[in-house]
Amino acid sequence: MNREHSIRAFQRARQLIPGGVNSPARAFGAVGGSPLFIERAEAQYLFDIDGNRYIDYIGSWGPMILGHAHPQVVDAICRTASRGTSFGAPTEMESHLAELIIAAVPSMERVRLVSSGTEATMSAIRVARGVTGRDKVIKFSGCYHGHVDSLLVAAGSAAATLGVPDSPGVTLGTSQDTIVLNYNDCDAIRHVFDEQPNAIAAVILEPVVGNMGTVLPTQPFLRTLRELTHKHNSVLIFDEVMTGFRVAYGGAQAVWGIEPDMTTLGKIVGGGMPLAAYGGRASIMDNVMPAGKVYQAGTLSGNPLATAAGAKTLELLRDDPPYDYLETISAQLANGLSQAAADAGIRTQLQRVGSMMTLFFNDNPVSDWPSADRSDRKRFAAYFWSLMDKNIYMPCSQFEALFVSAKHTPEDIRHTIDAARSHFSSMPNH
Ligand code: HOZ
Repeated sequence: MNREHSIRAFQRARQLIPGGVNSPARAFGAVGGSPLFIERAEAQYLFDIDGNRYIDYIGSWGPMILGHAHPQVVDAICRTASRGTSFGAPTEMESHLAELIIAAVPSMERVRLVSSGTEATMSAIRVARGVTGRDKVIKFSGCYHGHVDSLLVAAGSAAATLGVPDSPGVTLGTSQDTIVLNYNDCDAIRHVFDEQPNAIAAVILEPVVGNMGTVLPTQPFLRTLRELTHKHNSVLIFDEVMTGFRVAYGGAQAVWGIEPDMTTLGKIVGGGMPLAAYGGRASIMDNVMPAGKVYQAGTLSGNPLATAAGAKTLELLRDDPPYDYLETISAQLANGLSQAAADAGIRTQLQRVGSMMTLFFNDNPVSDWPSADRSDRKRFAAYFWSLMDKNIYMPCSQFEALFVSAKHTPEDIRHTIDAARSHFSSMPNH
């Protein structure tokens, strides 16, 4: 396959932009080689600047649940743009999007719109500290909450992929208020609350982890977190940037039946535009300025284009929910990939919730970062490139989730499983 133009574009970009990309996960650092430069996208397909077409299982790292360039979302953006692109003043569309979010996620009684998932988690942590008057935050190793300084400790996503889970530039002073525990470890969380019952402002987690690959929480883990945060008046924050409107319209909290105190959203809620949100109980959120004293602001917060794209996306998901279809084809893909690996004698773990999943090249189930870290990255890279050569664009790291969209067809799924089968059968299976 010819990817000459992408290779040249990457060489040029590297002279201009650090590492040639504006977000590190995109640079193919984990799998080697040159990233694709994209010319356009439509439905379930990406088209690179060499004219190759790929079945896309990244979906812009989550937002494109309806497929790329959905005509009604594009129309909403274009109609809005013709009336002006930013006002720095309120619009009615912001309340409409807030109503859609609150109706979908009942634990969010009030919501604030921001521009990125990082901003949402950063602001949620500030609010939790502001209302509790406490400093410490518990996070879990391998969970990623954007590049907030205090959360860039034992972080997942590209930070884990590229071996810098604790970034240079994050001061000791900032990180010493972050307590890092292993995901799914109930004893560790009990121990911290026993030792420091009045110090914990918040516990933040991905209620299905996507950023060390797809890792599911156990029910005892979620229940322990809920009970202890209630008991000690700490704020339980679900980072649903990835899972919100993805694993169900109401997010992971609807799937697991656990209500957090605060929730962060991003990706799908912006319909492919830069928009994210944080919210929670009114008694917490009414501390945000100007209702309260916790400061948070942004010139592009509630941007009209992003708000229109997000609202149209949520309306489409609400009025014609694709979740049953997504479950069916995602299960077919998951079962097909697992079976193809098993038939070739390759040990893998396929972990999935709805349309997000990861095939771990790992002998054992993955429940936390130490177990994720035992995955065979070399095997993953070989699998990635083998599928790429068959026009299938998989997440470019073992530690990122694959996303299926409502536009993927059974034929796409069959083609993908066949490509994986052919790769596995050519692999040594020791
Ligand atoms: N942090 C995102 C994946 N978990 C990647 C964002 C991007 O590179 O676009």
